Amino acid sequence: GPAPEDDQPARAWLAEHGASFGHFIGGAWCAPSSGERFETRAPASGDVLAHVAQGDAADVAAAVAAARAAQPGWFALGGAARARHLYALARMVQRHSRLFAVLEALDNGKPIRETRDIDIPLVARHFLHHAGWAQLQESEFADWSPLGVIGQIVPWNFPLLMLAWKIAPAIALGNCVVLKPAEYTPLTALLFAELAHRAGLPDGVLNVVTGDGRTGAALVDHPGVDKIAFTGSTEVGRHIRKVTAGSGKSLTLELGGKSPFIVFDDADLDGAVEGVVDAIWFNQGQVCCAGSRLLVQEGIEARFIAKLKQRMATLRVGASLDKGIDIGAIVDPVQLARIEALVEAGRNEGCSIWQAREVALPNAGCFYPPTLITDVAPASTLAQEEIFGPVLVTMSFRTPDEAVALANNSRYGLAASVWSETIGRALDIAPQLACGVVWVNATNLFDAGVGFGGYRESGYGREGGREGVYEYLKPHGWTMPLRAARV
Ligand code: TXE
Repeated sequence: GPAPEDDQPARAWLAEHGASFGHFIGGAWCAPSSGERFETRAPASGDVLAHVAQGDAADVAAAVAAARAAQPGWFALGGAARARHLYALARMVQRHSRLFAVLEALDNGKPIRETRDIDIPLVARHFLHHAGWAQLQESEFADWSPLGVIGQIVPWNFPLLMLAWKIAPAIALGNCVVLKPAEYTPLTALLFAELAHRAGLPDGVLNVVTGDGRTGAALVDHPGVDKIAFTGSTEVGRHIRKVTAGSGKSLTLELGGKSPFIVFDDADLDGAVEGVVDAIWFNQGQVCCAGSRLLVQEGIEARFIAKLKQRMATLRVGASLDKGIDIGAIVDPVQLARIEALVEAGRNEGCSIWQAREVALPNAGCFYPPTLITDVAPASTLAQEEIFGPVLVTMSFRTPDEAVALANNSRYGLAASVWSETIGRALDIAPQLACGVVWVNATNLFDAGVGFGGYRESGYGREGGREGVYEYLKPHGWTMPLRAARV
């Protein structure tokens, strides 16, 4: 196959910093107040990439103070000037796209093909889109104000893309940000903060404080934060909702999912097989909206599963910088152990577990093969719990009503994918699905212009589109008696 992607530029950036990082606060690197740092590793090889600061309450307080100090001036710049900064951030990402793509693939373990062709272009697109909204601040949002300082906590599955989803709308509309990346994948957020500073973003508009859940908790608790925007597990989201109740802080939550992928007997079966591959094996299945429950109509079930198994046998698992792979490494041994434990639980509940004999795993590193699970009872662990790995469970249905009932039998409600060549059937099913995002004959369509978010235990609030913009504004109702004569 082709030579692996060159990691020299990313290694050089790490070396430039002595592979040891502080927080990025008020436009400068700051050593952690505790002096404590932790390792971040490349899951495909197990190599230590760098040591990163463990933020505590004092670090969070410094970052919030920097954001507070910057916010009035940032808003006063006006929409057009802020838009120019967002365009500059998009161009910065495009100019350094190779460096970002390689560093993200190294730190997360995902395939370079995905970071290069999907994550990084979507990041740039998100800043370009939100520059447009910034320009409308004085007209479209004349009766609205920014919220102030936003605390943003992101997960490790799309480190840079989630950073973009969080900060682009926030700063476009005149807020300033304290962002906490996930402890497994802090590096691209630090690179972004440094390069954004060099691209002229004013000091304090974006502050990055690294650390684990304790750092996130300190950010949630800080009284100088006006809103928390969180993407991560349902458990932590539920906790954050409890501890912010009554605090006056706004909150949006983007949490887990168990999204159905519904294939009717009149679907384009080859297209649907490719859809499944994208739905559950993109990013090793570590996707909040992953199509992790395959629901197939009875008459075609055997044929569809046979086709799917054939396709699974062609998937290649390997190291993130290998350009020829389909599936990379699982982000961390802890996550790998979670996946293994859930699949074991399924085995004990009587499910059948299938993995293609042709798919080889690398000898070292954190890998899990693409897996198909059949004989799954609708109430069982594997049908209900988010696995967050390359594991697909499959069930069958007879009628459209049964498909809807099965699809909605979940505590989650993030996304769904419906496959049918009868458009009337698809349009009839889509609004009956209890989830925030429905794709018809497609999956994983993410565009900055379309609101994304869930129902039920998948959280609330939207990111992207018009709805996403309003999540970072507060309305000002005002009334004035008018006395002038009308012309
Ligand atoms: O998530 P956490 P984890 C799901 C997925 C996965 C499971 C566990 O099922 O297997 O969650 O992953 C920060 N206050 N998703 O443990 O802990 C944490 O530091 C404030 C789905 O990694 O929720 C990180 O930055 N913040 C999901 C972020 O929360 C806290 C993506 C997410 O980590 C905190 C990730 C606290 N008390 C996991 N505790 C999705 N929706 O895409 C932790 N954090």
